Amino acid sequence: MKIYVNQLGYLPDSSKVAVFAMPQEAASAGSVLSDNAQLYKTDGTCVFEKAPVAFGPDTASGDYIRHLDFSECTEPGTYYIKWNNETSYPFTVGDGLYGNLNVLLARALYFQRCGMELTEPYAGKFARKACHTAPSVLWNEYQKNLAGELSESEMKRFDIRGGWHDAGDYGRYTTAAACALAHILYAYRFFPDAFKQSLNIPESGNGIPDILNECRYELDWMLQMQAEDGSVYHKHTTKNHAGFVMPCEDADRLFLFPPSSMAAASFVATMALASRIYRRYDAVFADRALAAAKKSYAWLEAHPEFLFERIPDCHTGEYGDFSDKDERMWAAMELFRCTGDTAYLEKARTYFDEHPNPVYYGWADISGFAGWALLEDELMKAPVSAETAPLSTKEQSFRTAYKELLQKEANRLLGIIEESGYGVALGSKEYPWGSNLTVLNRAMLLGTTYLLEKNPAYYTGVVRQMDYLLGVNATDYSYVTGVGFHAFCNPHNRITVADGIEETIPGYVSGGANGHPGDELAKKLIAPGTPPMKCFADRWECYSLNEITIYWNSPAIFAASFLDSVKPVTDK
Ligand code: G3I
Ligand code: 9MR
Ligand code: ZN
Repeated sequence: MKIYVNQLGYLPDSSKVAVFAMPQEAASAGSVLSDNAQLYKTDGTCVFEKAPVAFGPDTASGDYIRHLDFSECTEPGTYYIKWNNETSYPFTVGDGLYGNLNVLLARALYFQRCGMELTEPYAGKFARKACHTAPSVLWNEYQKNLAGELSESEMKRFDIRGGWHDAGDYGRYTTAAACALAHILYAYRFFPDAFKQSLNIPESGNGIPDILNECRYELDWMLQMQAEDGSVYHKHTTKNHAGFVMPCEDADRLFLFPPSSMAAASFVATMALASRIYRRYDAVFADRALAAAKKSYAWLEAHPEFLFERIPDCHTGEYGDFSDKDERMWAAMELFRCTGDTAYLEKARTYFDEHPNPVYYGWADISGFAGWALLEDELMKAPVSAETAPLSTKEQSFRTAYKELLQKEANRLLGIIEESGYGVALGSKEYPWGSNLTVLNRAMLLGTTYLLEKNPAYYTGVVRQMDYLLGVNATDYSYVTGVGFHAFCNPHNRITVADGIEETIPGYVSGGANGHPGDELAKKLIAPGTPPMKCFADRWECYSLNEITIYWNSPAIFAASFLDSVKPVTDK
């Protein structure tokens, strides 16, 4: 038997449910268990006793589940729960927990910075030298060089630096970067109050919120990924992943890989979004970002076909796709939001009408971002533009259609949550590589739909997804390094493996359980038939289970800032 709690803790006002899990065989054997569970303060005083409520079998974990709802415990303090011989990890009830989590999650992005030295005042014991500062060449020119058609000195050199390492590897990939930036920039847009704390990064104190300083580091790299003609390179990596060495020791040649239409469109969208957000702090940058967005949009218009080239000889991340329509929709919508030009709106509407369900926020299908752009003022609680300039009928009907769709999806997710013993919005067949991204994407959808509809069940849905991430899951781990009593600590992250430091850099989100383990060690460790929620191992070798990436941290930033700044409405 195990008792699972959110190891970060609980906000005083929020719903609180501990999950009691036991093997199904033990449950059916009807072992003798006392009825009541107890909630204790860590000083030993019993706060109350209460019987857990049977939920029954849970498919994704294979466990038999009971729930203990202790939402009435609102007094700040440290607690634990007991039932028979089992005791939970101690946990906190208190304010500000998600604000502190947010700082760690965002600081982890600082630790992903490429191309600059991380110095002791900001990085502490994790200080390290600059990396990947050598010039890059075009992959296609390099192929010509190999074929003897172009000499070494004839290859153009590009001095591209900066950005965040994508993940446990050292590559930088345009669509992945756009996805992470969208999560974070929109988190800032909708929940600015959640970003008041300093991140203690080199730019701190320059008058710009630190989260924008950190994102700017990625945006400045991204701007360099735009080619002369407005196309955008798909990725900036070596030919093969580096070994498990510190980034400054990765001396392999860097390449710019051929442009893709997804890269161009997500570049347009990200730059357009950034231009709105940074304008009040840095109008020069905002103008530059908007001009860059328009330039690549013109390239997209001139190249309406789907463009993506698989590079079989290259073994860094692929970030392949089958469609660029979601990225094109997002690009058009962001430019509409920046300019008010309805030609963009109409373009976006065409893609919207063709998309089966544009409510995703992952790196492959990013269609949901178009909805955030369309509904931006409503989600910001800023005056709807109708109050300044009347909304066109077209925009009004588009908004209504999008809201209906979001509500439908949120209700579908509530159904999944209800069927899960762990309250997670994942069906038992939905545990892919990076399943925590799906969980967090669904948290973002529930959170934003809550802002629009104020249905308290959506709010609780967000709480449950963060509970899952932070310990209420069948692996018993908090999936954020350094957060909670039993946090995973061996991420697939080259720096963590190579730095020789015992402590793990805190604030990284793991990819999480993967029902289709894809790396050698995971295939050995995870027995066939293991329930998907338990397909996990805290082993650094297991990149298909336990890697970290910028776009797994970013939706956690979104969900944490939602919980930090939005108060639940009560239905009483
Ligand atoms: O969408 C399908 C789903 O329909 C199906 O049921 C499920 C069953 O496995 O698979 C789903 O697709 C999976 C997809 O991720 C989901 O987003 C693929 O199987 C899975 O292979 C794919 O994994 C991706 C992985 O690269 C391998 O391509 C991860 O999303 C992606 O995050 C990861 O990205 C890597 C970069 O390439 C390199 N840098 C590190 C980064 C993180 O591991
Ligand atoms: O370490 C790499 C990880 O960042 C990627 O997500 C993964 C898929 O691209 O690849 C990992 O690298 C492995 C490579 O693909 C195969 N040889 C072993 C490498 C490290 O374990
Ligand atoms: Zn680097």
